[in-house]
Order: sequence, then C-alpha cells, then structure tokens
Amino acid sequence: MSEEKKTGFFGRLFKRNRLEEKASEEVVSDATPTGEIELEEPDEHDLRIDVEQPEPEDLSQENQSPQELFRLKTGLTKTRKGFFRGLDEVFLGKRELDEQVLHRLEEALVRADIGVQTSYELLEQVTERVKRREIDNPQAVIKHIKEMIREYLEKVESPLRVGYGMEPFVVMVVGVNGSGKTTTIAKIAARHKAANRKVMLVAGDTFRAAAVEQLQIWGDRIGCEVVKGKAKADPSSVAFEAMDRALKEDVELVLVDTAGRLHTRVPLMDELKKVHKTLGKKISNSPHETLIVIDASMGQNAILQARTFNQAVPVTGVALTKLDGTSKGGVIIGISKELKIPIRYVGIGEKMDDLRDFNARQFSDALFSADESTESD
Ligand SMILES: Nc1nc2c(ncn2[C@@H]2O[C@H](COP(=O)(O)OP(=O)(O)OP(=O)(O)O)[C@@H](O)[C@H]2O)c(=O)[nH]1
Ligand SMILES: [Mg+2]
Repeated sequence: MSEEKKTGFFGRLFKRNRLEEKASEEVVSDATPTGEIELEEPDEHDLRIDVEQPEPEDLSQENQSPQELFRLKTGLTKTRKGFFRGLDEVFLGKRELDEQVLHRLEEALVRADIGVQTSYELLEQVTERVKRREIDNPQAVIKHIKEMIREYLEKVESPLRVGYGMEPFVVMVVGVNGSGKTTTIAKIAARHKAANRKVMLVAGDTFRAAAVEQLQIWGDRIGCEVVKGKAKADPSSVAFEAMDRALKEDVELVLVDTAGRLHTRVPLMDELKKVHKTLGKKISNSPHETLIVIDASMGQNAILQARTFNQAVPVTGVALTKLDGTSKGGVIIGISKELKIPIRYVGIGEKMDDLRDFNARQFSDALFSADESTESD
C-alpha cells in the first residue's frame, strides 16, 4: 500500500474519531480528573539532571531537490492565487501609482490575512517609496512587497535543531483541537527515526481514548515507544512517568502530545502549565521546545491562538500546518511580524514527508513564483 493511501485512510479514521469524541471531551475536561497524582514538590537535587546540551545534529532540508521545491510551490498554490489575485486586481490596467491604486492596495493587503498591523506597515513603506519616487510602477511595488515579506520571514527562520546527548531532548506540542499536533509529532518522529535516533512519543491527551490510540498507531508504524497513562489520568502524571522512562532507556528525543483545547478554556490551559512544569522538574531546561501547531486556515485567529497559548506556557516555536488546503497562508507573514516566535516547520499535506523545515527564501520564492501549477482552487 502506498504511503499516500495509508495516510489517507488514517486521516479519515482519526477525523471520524475526533468528531465522535469531541462531545465527551467537552463534558469531562472541566471535571477534576480522577486518580490524579498530586506531584509533590520534589527536592530539586533529587530530580534535576543537569547535563550540557551537545551540539545539535543537522537534519536540515536546506538542499531540497527540485521535486521537493515543486511540492512546496504546489502546496502554496491556493495562498499564492489568493494573494496575487488581490494584487493583480489592484493593478489591473494601471500604469501609474495614484491615490486610488494605493487605497486599493491597502484593501487587498488587509484582505490577504497577513495581519492588519503588518499590512499597514507594508503599505506605509510602499507609499513612502512612491513619494520619494523610488517606485513608480506596479511591478516595482510587487518586487518591493516581496522583498519586505522575505525580510520579515527571514527574521523568524530558525529550524528546530535537536540536540542529541546524555539527556533526552524534549518537545512539548500544544495547540487547539484538530490543528495537526499528533500528525506533526508523527512526522517529526519519523524524520528522527530515519536518522536512527531513539524516539519516544508521550500520549498527554488522556481524556480521549481515540487520541491515545491514534498516537499508538503512529508509534507502531514509525517504530517507537509510546508512553500512555490510564484513561482520564492527570496528563502531568503521564509526563512524569515518561520522563523517568526516557532517562532510564536513553531516549534521545521525546515528543509530548497534549489534548487539543480551546485556548479560551482556563482549566485546560492550567493543565498545560502543569505538564510543562512537570517536564522541567525531571529534566532541567525541559521542555527544550514548546511547539505550537497552528492550522493556517485559521487566518487571523492563528495569531490570537498563539498569543493566548504563549501566556500559559512559553512557546518557543511554531509549526504552521495545512498550508496546502487554504488560501490564508499569508498568516505566516503576520505571525512572523507580530509574534516574532521562530517558525520551525510548515505542513503542506498529510503524508509523512509533507512537513518541511521553514525556509524563508524558499517560502517567499514559492509564494511569488509564476503559476505553472495545474492545481485548481
Ligand atoms: N492537508 C493537510 N492536512 C493535515 C496537515 N497536518 C495535519 N493534517 C490533518 O489534519 C487532521 C487533524 O490532525 P491531528 O494531527 O489529528 O490534529 P490534532 O491537533 O492532534 O487534533 P486533536 O488531537 O483533536 O486536538 C488530520 O486529518 C490530519 O491528517 C497538513 O499539513 N495538511
Ligand atoms: Mg491529537
């Protein structure tokens, strides 16, 4: 069976489970979990293991093949079309940049999901340069916008470099329901497993049996251990046990899945804080990465989500998923400008190799490339 078919099936399977489970999650999630293990304040010296982080191993995808670059470009087709349709309409039949054109440019930028603040900054720069007569035609405006966008994106280009060493490198993954957390974990795990690393997955979503099952299926498929707790157990007790095992078993990379949550639900955000704290108690500086997974089709809501999560736990990286299915991928520009959190990965499909290290140059080239793709909207 091909990779594509397998993931397609899993995608459908999990989608169904998630819908079935959502209602029950709403009911149980506010309740105090039974069987909760209260974490005693540990003696710091008992539990802390201070080991220097070694030089990280480079699994970067800097040298992507033409086929891979084509996949990225294809993945961004909808965003590119949406963005350019807007810009094209602004400049249609126009040779000069008058007030009216600049006003329409303002509208197009605001509509492009790149964030209001960012849109205005772009517009201000363009207007300034038009006034100074450095720009006097539509092509020059587009070129200038592309350059600025690339600059914004370059500032947050910072692929995740996993340090392999004496202690496990721990990544805690957070985000709202269905954003692609579990799939992204599987994709990251598969990549490191392929580099012969010992990887462990932790099922921190203890409220939904289907969530644990989903992670277990991925674990079996990739060939890595999955640590699970009892049903409805306190997620931080699972995290606690997982850290113990990871240390004993010389695991190199631990990926902690968490329950999808509405970022507006206070008890759930508190639970997240507790998991975060527990990880740090077992291994100092852990989690080494708190990765927020954001569905690009959320548009402007994505920025709000990231801000709220960041108030609960210090988010250190972003994975922006489902860019292939949306015309709202411009949100990556707003994220880069308004949040300034490193963008680690972009997801451009459901397949295992559809997770890419974020590369600003490749991304902006793909966003502004001529449209040869046959993919329809
Ligand atoms: N097209 C596309 N689909 C994706 C991408 N990433 C994830 N998905 C799909 O999005 C759906 C939800 O993904 P999950 O990984 O289950 O999301 P989650 O955040 O773990 O969801 P909860 O556990 O319910 O909070 C699945 O059908 C995935 O296959 C992507 O980059 N592109
Ligand atoms: Mg999940």
